[in-house]
Amino acid sequence: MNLKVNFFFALCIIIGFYSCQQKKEGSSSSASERPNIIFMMADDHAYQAISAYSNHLIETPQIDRIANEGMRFTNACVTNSICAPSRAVILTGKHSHLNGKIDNRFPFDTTNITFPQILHNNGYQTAMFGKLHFGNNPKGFDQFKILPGQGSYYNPDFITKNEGKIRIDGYTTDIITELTIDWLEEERDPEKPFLLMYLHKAPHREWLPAPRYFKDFTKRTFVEPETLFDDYKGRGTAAKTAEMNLLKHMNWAGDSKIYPEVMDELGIPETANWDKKAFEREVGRMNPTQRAAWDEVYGPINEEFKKNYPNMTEKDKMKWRYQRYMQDYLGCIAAVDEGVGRVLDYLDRNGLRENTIVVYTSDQGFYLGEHGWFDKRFIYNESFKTPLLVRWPGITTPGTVNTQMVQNLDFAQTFLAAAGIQAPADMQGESLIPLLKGNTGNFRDAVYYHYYEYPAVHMVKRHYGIVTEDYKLVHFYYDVDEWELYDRKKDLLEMKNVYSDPAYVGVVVDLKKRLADLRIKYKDSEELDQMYIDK
Ligand code: SGN
Ligand code: CA
Repeated sequence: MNLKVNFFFALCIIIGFYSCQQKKEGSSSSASERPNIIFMMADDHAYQAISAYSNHLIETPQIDRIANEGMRFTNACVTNSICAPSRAVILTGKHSHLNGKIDNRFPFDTTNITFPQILHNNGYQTAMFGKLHFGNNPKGFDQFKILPGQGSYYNPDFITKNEGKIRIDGYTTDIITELTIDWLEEERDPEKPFLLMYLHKAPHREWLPAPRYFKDFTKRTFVEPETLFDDYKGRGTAAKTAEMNLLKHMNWAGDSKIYPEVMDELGIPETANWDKKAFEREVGRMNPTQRAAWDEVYGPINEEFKKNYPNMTEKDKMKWRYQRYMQDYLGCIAAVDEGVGRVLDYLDRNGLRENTIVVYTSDQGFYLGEHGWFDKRFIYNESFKTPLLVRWPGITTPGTVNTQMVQNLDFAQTFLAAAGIQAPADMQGESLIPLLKGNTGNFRDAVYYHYYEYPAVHMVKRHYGIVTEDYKLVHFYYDVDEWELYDRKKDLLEMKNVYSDPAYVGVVVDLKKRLADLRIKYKDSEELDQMYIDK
């Protein structure tokens, strides 16, 4: 008996010593202790511009590491395709109509309980760097340095937890990466698991790349999307009246980087009343060295444009604007990709790789000329779907692909479950952990979507809808009452609304019932629609 007890104690001591050693080395295998979480999110990063999804536009070798070493989701989507509302859904695990952040306009209601607050209360060290866009400071963070509002690309201001408002010289994407790595290096408490939110401003409009990418990207020519010259004939009023067209609604100075004086010389009117102001706001922030590097590359582009403009047809202009747009947008992504690589390298070098969940996503998708558009907002694929890559060593099998309809609504519950914390009952997502482990059955078969910001910039009408693997049914309301149905299997580019096609009568009846059920399930209603209209 005594011998048995002694043996048992000896065994405990050995096991205890072993796990202690492992902890010190930071190499304990995942899931045996609470994992760290790095949530990497870019702003408006279309999945079409990540080579793990498609390399027809750009190579993103660093972001692809997460896909190669983890899981790539091909059907991840948002509940409301716009910046601050998406962030509110991510943090609260609740649809917009319940967390109250329906659009970019009103500040976030900080009485909402967010997953970082819960992690923090449960012993996680928490930090946030980059773009939040809430109009107020994040709660539940030990450290934060966030951009005010949309932030700036050059020499940005930051609102900080401890130093008030500061300005940091340099390029925003690089600065956000450096703040993130500095925090890991200098402030991380090795005794605690951490949640680190690494939130890029790029590649948000007005798409200003880092000087080191000016030359390379402005020389490239990109393949045009099939639907660049879409005339919206197959869709309803909303697609026809949206103001997101590259030719008609993009700013010449602010977006295409034509100097205001060149616009004057050529007699090009401003597209919007903030067209030239947007250029001055962004390019005007550069210091003399940055500005000289800019002029060296963008000066000749302007000269060339001056020469060609008088002979350009509308079609030529559209094609030219698409190339200009892609050069700058993708140039911004190059620095994001580099930053992601630096953070991943830091994890590798410091024994943090094994026990850290790394997520790469965007606050929504984005149009890269599809349907002739830029921006987002619509339930149509390019803005509704968002990139999602997850690496969790020991849980995700390297190089796997998941096709299920996961949403940004699911992050909060996923992270809480990973930390072994029971999520509040009123969160509305699903933990993705079974999917990350490779289980494929038994996940949701339809998602609910609701967009509100109208009337407003880009004029995308209010709409809600249901999306299943096979179909998308949408109701546009407020100043119209129109329905659209897309056959997702037959019409990949979403060019034809088949709502009134007799062949789809049964589908419409069924989906309307399912949509009504989803509205009940998620506690959305006509009363709430009206309340948000009256607000
Ligand atoms: C700004 C942009 C819009 C963009 C919104 C929202 N115009 O208003 O193009 O849709 O932000 O973007 S700009 O000329 O000021 O850049 S979001 O990412 O914050 O939702
Ligand atoms: Ca955004």
